[in-house]
Amino acid sequence: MERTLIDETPRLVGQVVKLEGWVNIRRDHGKLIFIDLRDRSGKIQMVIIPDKEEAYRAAKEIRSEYIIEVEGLVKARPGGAKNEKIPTGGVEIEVEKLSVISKPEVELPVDISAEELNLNLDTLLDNRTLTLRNEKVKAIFKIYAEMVGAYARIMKQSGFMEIKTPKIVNAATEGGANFFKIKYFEKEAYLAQSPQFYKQAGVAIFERVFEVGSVFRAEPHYTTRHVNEYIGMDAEMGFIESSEDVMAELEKVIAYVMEEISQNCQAELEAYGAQILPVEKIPRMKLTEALDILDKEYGKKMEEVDIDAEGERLICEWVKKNHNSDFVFLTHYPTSIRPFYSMPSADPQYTDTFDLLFRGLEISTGGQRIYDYNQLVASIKKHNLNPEDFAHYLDIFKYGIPPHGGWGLGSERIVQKILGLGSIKEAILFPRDVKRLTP
Ligand code: AMO
Repeated sequence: MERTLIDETPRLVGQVVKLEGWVNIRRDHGKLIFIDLRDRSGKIQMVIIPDKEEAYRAAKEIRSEYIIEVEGLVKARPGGAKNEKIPTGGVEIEVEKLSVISKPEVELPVDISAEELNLNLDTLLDNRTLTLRNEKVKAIFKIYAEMVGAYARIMKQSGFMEIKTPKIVNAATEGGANFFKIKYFEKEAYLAQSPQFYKQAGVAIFERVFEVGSVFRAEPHYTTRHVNEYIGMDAEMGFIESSEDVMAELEKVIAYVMEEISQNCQAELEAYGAQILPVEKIPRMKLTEALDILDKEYGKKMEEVDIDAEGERLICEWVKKNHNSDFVFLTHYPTSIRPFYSMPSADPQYTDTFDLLFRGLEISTGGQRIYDYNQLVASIKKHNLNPEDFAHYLDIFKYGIPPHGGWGLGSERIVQKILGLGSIKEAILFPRDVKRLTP
């Protein structure tokens, strides 16, 4: 008999089907045994009655997370006792045959059948291969998958070509000290801190490119928003006039991705009590204006023209209150705190760059880039770097490139904020942090 998926069963009342999946939980009520079975399509209740002797004997041995195969009759639930929580709640399977395909060799360290796991972050992550099987945890990754899928769709629709760039590189793209050095045969190399140089090269070839790929940051932080390996959703586009064009494009992308998630992941959002507002015009303000607001409204002063995590949180609170937007663009960051490739703005103390904040957290950085060869060499030197170390990057500009700009989005931070997760690590299947290299 061919396998039927659980979500097909409501259409098959009166028929005998074969199901395969994981046992969520077994419950014994008097003489009856109930098993909640799940597969990739959903969850269903099954009942095993003593008359089906062999199946009943087998069912008595069943524990959570056994992987089983059953044959049984699809029946409408007796007395119209519909379980509204699951799409298959109107039917159940009366099991006729049951066999075990695979089972845990050990006592499970955590019970993952509960709706809420209520584990501390370390326990959740230490037991990741198991805790990821929990329905509510899985919902995070359904949303994540929807997000990256929607991102690729809108980028392609907007004329961006998907590229994949090397993650072993010879120069630190983003500057600073947060790069991982690796031994590369006889040489030293780095793990890519971003696809920055290669996506710019992509503009000189394809005009508009995007990439969804791994980014490595040797940040020694213990925060709820940093990890050492994350997935960047990057883009770079040619023939722009300023970062305004980049922000307009990013705004369109964000609106589409949010709309797709809210349309296609209703149950998953509901599980977290999460709501997505339609994204219209995202407010923009200069960083200096934001700092003024922080000072006046919250009595928060920054020593330099820069913003910290608390400032980002507060300015988002202010924007929400005054503009009813979950997003805000902060623009014109000082040259001193931006990488050398950033285009200076009319006042050269500042750059034509932006950060996009979402519900209190920076989810993206972007802007216009320097595209003139000589200006770029000067900027590299001004940042106390050696142009010789960037010889191949500089070739892009030697051969000519249109005015261009782009962005890097932190994919996991978006999901973290959509669902209100305490830590970014909950939005990563197998996160990497300072202490965590396994599982
Ligand atoms: P930036 O360094 O700001 O910019 O990174 C872009 C976005 O990536 C996310 N992010 C992180 N997410 C998790 N853990 C981290 N340690 C981490 N670091 C950054 C954030 C951030 O906004 N090349 C530029 C982008 C560009 O200008 O196109 C860059 O990498 O969401």
